[in-house]
Amino acid sequence: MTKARFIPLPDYRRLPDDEMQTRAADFARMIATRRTVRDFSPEDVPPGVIDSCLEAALAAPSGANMQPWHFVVVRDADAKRTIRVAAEEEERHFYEHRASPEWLAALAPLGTDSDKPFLETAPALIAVFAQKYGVLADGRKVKHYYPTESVGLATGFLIAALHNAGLATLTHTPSPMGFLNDILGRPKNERPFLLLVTGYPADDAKVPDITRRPFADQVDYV
Ligand code: IYR
Repeated sequence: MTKARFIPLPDYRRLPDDEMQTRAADFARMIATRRTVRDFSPEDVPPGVIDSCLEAALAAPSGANMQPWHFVVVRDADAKRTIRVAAEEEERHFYEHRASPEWLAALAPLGTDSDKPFLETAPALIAVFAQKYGVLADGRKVKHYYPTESVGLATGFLIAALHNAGLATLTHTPSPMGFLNDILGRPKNERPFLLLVTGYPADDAKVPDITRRPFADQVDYV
């Protein structure tokens, strides 16, 4: 068993109250303008921006610090086309057979259907994988704790970072997504978590006219 070692908390700066308040409110205002976008421009994104946002994602907390995630940035046109074809096949099955009437009714305000042109139009698809267990160099398996929660946290950091950098995203979850392992050559301990479609919104991008629930309905103080 490796014994715990401790170091002084690095890089912590206590903020003055007024600066804390300003930063908290500024961040809330910035992130509140995030919208899920489905109309993407084909324009490429500057090199390095996605890498920096991935650095932010990798700073997320994870169960027992196992960092049970893997990210694949897909920019190659052929790979994007292959993913689109596979996703649309699953989605057609979903919309025509698998989805319950209740589920379709819940999705109706979003105006989604089985056509997923954004999988080819957007310059980058970030495939996020959750490692259900780790594999050491010698092939032994390592148990992972709370992998789904951990990957959700990392993905939240990533979405916030991309939005902060001026990019639009779509959290896309074609279901089932096993085809992503085949297309991207990921091992079987990794389960696709979601596909984060990333790029600039199209000039004429539209989003559904939907709202967030009021703060007071979602937060309590005790
Ligand atoms: N995966 C489908 C359906 C879908 C499901 C949920 I839950 C959404 O929030 C949105 C869509 C699709 O991408 O169309």
